[in-house]
Amino acid sequence: MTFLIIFLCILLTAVVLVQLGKVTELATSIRGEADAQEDLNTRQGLLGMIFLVLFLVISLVTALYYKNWMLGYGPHASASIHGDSIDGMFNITLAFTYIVFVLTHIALFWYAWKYRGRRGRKALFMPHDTKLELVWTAIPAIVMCFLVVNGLMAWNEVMGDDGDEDIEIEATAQQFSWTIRYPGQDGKIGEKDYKSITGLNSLGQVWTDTKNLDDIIADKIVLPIGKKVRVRITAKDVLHNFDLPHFRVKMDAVPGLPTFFYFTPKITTKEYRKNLSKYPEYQAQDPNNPEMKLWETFNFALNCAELCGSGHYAMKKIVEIVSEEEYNKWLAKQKPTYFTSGVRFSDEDPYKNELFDIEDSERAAAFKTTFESTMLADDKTILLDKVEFAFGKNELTPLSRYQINHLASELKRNPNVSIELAGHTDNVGSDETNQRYSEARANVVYNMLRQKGIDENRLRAVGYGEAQPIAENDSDAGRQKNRRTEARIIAQ
Ligand SMILES: [Cu+2]
Repeated sequence: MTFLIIFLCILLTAVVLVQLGKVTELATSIRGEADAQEDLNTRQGLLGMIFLVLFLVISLVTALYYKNWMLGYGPHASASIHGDSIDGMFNITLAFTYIVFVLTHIALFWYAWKYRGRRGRKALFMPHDTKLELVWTAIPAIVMCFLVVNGLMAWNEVMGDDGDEDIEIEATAQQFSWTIRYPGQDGKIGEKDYKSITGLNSLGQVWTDTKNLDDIIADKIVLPIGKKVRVRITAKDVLHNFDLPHFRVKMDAVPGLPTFFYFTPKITTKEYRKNLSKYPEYQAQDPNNPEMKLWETFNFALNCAELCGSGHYAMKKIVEIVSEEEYNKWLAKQKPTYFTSGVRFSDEDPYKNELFDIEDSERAAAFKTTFESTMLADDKTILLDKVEFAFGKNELTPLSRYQINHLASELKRNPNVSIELAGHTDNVGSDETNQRYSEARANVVYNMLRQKGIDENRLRAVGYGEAQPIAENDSDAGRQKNRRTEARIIAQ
């Protein structure tokens, strides 16, 4: 229905225009060609002047009306320290261009009115005027020089490294998301190499570079107020652009060529929201969250400012500016990717055969608790769950030594305790083979404890073969449980 009405309106307007044209033609033939042309010129000149006034007024009024939505005005003053100088430059450029814009438009329409075609008036023919050429080349050149030099100085100030300490984070763009990496406790971002990219390691972090081990991949950008930040900007596929509009930060993310940007946030998200709440525009309901007002749901955001493909619009990440205390708390809660992504102990892990000190001490503490509670319990069996043997061999896997060390420490701490080391197998293979395996394996652990200085009178190694399963032998998981070494406290 609406469509029909709009269509009819357009049709009627077209008919009216055609009819008006016919009337004018008729009038012309009645009153004579020259008279009619002069009338037409006057009318067109006048319409031009009306257009000029309306155009200038509307451009000014809309700018004022939408002022509080625009970056650089109203509540959207820069959220970073350097942003003010960028805004200042924009305003100077705007002042120059706006004056020129208004003057040239006035001249354009005023001349069309004043020098409209009239009977007896002839146009002036002016082939060349050197002075005029000089003037209108020199003035823009001088203004441009001023703007460009000003801009270069501001750019050097923004991007120059003044030697101040900074927090370095890394943003990697790909179609169609950002990966944000934090340096972790050491404050240093680890190396990466595209050849190291795997399903577990989407950035290609090089794990032999120890700076990588504590690096964190965060789901949003959180930064403390008042601290200088250096963003390392990279891309994995096509050209993207790292854009933080509220901070006046914008830099291309180029595949194969890391770029960077320095900025210092100067207002927290909370303070920014509070500022917004003073403006009636932001009292409206948020269409995405009708229970909240626009100022309440406001967030700084990272966008991609390069048309990088069909999902370009989805490249958005929340940026949160908080107090330094809140930042440290948040950072402490983030887990290093190396430990959370499944890389640890996988084939890609160059450290899979060793434990880091912190892991070792955590395991030692847990083992101590188990040991002590077993001494108090009726069942005196401790499963040595981290003591494993290579398949079909009597050789310990490299990581097994840590738990044997823990066992040795507990035996030294509790000098009255004696233990039996019990070896068990699954039911694959003959009884005799399994019996031999279980004895040999119990002996391997026995010998290691002896080497660590545990007295032989406190130790006994026994092989039980497949006789004492703790799970069904009908699945891999069950058989794995049955292949085990236990320490049984026999005196304490
Ligand atoms: Cu993009």
